[in-house]
Amino acid sequence: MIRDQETLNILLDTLSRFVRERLVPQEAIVAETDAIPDALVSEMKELGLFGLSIPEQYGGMGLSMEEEVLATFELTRASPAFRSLFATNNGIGAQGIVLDGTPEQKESFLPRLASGEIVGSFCLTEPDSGSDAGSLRTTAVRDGDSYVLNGTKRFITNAPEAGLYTVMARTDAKRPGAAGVSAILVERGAPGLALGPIDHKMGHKGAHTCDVIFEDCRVPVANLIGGREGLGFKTAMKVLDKGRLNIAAASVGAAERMLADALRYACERIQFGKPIAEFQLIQAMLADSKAEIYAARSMVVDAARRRDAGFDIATEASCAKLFASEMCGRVADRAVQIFGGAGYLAEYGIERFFRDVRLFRIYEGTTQIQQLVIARNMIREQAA
Ligand code: COS
Repeated sequence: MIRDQETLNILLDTLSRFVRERLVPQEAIVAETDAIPDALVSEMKELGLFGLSIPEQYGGMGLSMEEEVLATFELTRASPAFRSLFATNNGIGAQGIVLDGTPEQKESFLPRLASGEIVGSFCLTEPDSGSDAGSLRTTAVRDGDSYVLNGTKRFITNAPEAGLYTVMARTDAKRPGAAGVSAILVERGAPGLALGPIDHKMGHKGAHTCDVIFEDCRVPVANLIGGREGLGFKTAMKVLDKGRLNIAAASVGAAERMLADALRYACERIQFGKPIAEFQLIQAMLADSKAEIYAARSMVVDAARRRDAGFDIATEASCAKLFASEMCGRVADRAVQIFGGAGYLAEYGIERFFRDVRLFRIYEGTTQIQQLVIARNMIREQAA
């Protein structure tokens, strides 16, 4: 749903200019230093990027899902590390509160997330619980007016920067699987909360992950999302439905950028006396990429419109994430191939994208988990 086309066009133009003029020129330095310059972070805050999807009453832009994916298409035409910094505030690090939080939790946390004053982080994965999220072992035991958390969360995006952690923890030891899980908000500085060293990753330099460790970490009972135990797994799955659609949109944006770079290179690079773009084998790679990006983009926009219309989009979000992230991997591979030897060199930037986009097929649910979700839902509908 697009609420006001004219306002949206202004926003998309602003984002496109910001990406072109401010983010793209700093991609190499961010990758080299593994840090996003403070000045850029301030500009992101001024543009409202931390609150794109947070409701207007809490200081965000309150974009609809369709508007948000269109914004993501623009924002991911630069290194994915930039988006990573503000993406958790729009997605998995805030949506638990937006979707299921109590009015007090919304009042208390959403304005600070929307402004970028704090960064939000989503703590689901553990050392022994990845795709099988329902098997998580972190515990939250009620003790008077507090929960006492124990356990370790792994690969947590933005954990080193975060001011707020949405933690999925087991509040009912007697109920195995998803039913015993609750979502609890933990603020930075809570006693018993510690962070592991920053992970060394294949890509996404400038975006950070680390372990989040709870040792008798005490938080107020009021921090239980929604105020009811046992709903945390469902909250996490709903958050991931939206998150997966956003990763699909990010895959489209990154693929469009890589294809634009590959096309420019193919038109400039002369071999056998003419630009390599004139050779049909290169044209096949360009054309297949264009067609696949168009398909993925259409899927993402369609799924976003369905979500805005109030439909359950678990299947469509998984379809979009599965197709778009795999498509993005193929486009990255072709782009490196079109660049040839230059594609393997850091200074051309395309090898960095190749490494960066590999993550899209893994996080917020692997391709195999998307397949499983899609097929399960199909079988369930068939039986109904
Ligand atoms: N929206 C709302 N509720 C959902 C849901 C969704 N999209 N998906 C599942 N649920 C509900 C189910 O309806 C079920 O509720 P009931 O018991 O009341 O029927 C409950 O959640 C448990 O669901 P299910 O039985 O399907 O859970 P499983 O343990 O079998 O796990 C998968 C399902 C594998 C799909 C889940 O663990 C998953 O998504 N794993 C990947 C995790 C992931 O993406 N990690 C990335 C890290 S975050 S960056």
